[in-house]
Amino acid sequence: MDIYFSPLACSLASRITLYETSQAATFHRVDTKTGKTASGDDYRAINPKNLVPALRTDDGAVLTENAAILPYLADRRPDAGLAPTGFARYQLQQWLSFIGSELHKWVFTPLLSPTLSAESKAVAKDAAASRLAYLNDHLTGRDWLLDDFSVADAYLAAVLNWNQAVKLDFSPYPAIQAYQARLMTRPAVQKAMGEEFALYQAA
Ligand SMILES: N[C@@H](CCC(=O)N[C@@H](CS)C(=O)NCC(=O)O)C(=O)O
Repeated sequence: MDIYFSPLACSLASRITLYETSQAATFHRVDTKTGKTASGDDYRAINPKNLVPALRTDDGAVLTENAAILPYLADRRPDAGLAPTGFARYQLQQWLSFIGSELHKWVFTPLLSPTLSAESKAVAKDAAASRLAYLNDHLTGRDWLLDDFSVADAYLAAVLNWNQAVKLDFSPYPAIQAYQARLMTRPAVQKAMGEEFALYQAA
C-alpha cells in the first residue's frame, strides 16, 4: 500500500491511523506546487486533483479524500476499533464531514493561505468562532469525538495542529485545549507528528 502525503498536511491523519493500527505502508512525499513526488513521478497521474492524501492499494486501485481513506484504513484492522459499526458509523461520517468542510476548508485552509485577502481571512475567523464553540461544547466532559478514539480524532489532530501557524485564540475553548493535550499523550500521534515535523523542517 502506498500513501501520498505532504508533511503536516491533512495526510498526517493517514499516518496517525496507520501507526494507531500497526499497519505498514510506503510513504511518498508530494510537492503539490510542482505536482511531483519525491522520486520525480507525476502526482497528477495518481491523483488528478493534485491534493494529498492519496492511497494506492497493492492492486493499484487509488482512493482519495480523507473521508474515504481514513475509514478504509481503519476497516483493514477492525479489532483496533477506529471506525465503529452501527449508528456510530454514521456519527463517524458526521464528524469526518464536519472536520473536512466546516473546519479544514472553511476555517483553516483560508487562514493558512499566503495569498488570500485580509477581508476573506476575517470571514474565516468569524466562521471559526461558532464552529470551535460547537466543538468545544461537544468535547466538554468527553475524551474523544465518539466514545473511543476514532479516525475522526486522527483527522481533527491534523487540522487543529495547524493552529500553531494560524494562532487563533483557543483560550475560550478549554475543552479543545484539553483535547489537544490528550491527543499528544497517544504514542501514535506523537510519533506521526514528530516524524512529519522533522520532514517539514528539513524541507
Ligand atoms: N477534500 C480533500 C482535501 C485535501 C486537501 O485539501 N489537501 C491539501 C493538504 S491539507 C493539499 O493537498 N493542498 C495542496 C494544494 O492545495 O496545492 C480531502 O479530504 O482529502
